[in-house]
Amino acid sequence: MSISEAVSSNVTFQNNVEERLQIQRLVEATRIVASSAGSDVVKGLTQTPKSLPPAYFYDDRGSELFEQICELPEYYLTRTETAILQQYAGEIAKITGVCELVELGSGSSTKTRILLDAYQKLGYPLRYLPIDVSAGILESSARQLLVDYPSLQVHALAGTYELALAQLLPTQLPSRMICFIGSTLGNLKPRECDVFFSQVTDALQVNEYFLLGVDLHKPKDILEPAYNDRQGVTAAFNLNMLDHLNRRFEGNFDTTQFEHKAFYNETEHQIEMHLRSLRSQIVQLKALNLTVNFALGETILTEISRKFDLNTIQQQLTARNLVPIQTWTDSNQWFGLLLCQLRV
Ligand code: AVI
Repeated sequence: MSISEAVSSNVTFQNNVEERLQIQRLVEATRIVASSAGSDVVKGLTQTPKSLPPAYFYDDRGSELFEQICELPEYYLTRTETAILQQYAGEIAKITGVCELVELGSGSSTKTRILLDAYQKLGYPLRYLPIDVSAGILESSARQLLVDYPSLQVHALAGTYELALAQLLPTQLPSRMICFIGSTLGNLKPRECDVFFSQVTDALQVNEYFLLGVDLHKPKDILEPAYNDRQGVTAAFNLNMLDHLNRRFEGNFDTTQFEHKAFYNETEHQIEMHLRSLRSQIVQLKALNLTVNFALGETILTEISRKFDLNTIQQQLTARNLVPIQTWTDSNQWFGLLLCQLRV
């Protein structure tokens, strides 16, 4: 091939990617976030005990650290769910038939490739709607997917789950499957879960699908190391939230004066991640006009990660008309993947 031929075929190829990619920034989301920016931080840091919304983990650095967490030897969640998907994606594709994949919190879309491969193998058209708050990650992973799957159409939505779900138009394919994998459901409080399930049912037509991945109950000695890894990546992820707040709200948190704490609350069946103040100190967030006093040893709750009982979550989903039609787990029963169908 001559240089000019190579250049022109490359241009055709790139154009083809552009034709198959649509990125929609949810403008309303930006406006809402901008108008309420920081009110959740003020609320969390002025109450007792203190807390911060886990959404503040995910600036660019936080998203990178989370990708690293997924690779850690102690963090069994990602590799266990990946193995379940690898084993059963073909079955999922056969059950749903031709279907549009909507993924909430798509990040790097690594696990989605397993589903795309399964649909591609059956010769189905591929249409993927990744939803993520980080427009940067959305675009770069969508472009890579479009290169790797030449028949794929991507319509990426940059914004929060709730706005994206509320704005989904009916699919052009015979069906739709909303995927919420990675056990992110565990980061929602029970009341938030209820609201979330309503948003999912509103975004589906009867008989369409919801694919849910959940981390299951298991002994403390497996759970706690997953959130206290030896390399300190989870600690860095937790502390990075303070750097993020400093940048975003002109704060002066000194990250060396806080430490990462994560433990399993056996009564609530949840991992709790905290940041513990190593001394009595005063922190200011100028953009929020906020001064916060910390006592020595005082903690900020930054995340809960709930662990589920399979029967209970199946019943909860059924009560919301999201009927589990097939459930898969690994041989240790550490992780569950539930394929649900919206019934009336
Ligand atoms: C995103 N989410 C499912 C992770 C979890 O396990 O709850 C977030 C995380 N926090 C610390 N490690 C990973």
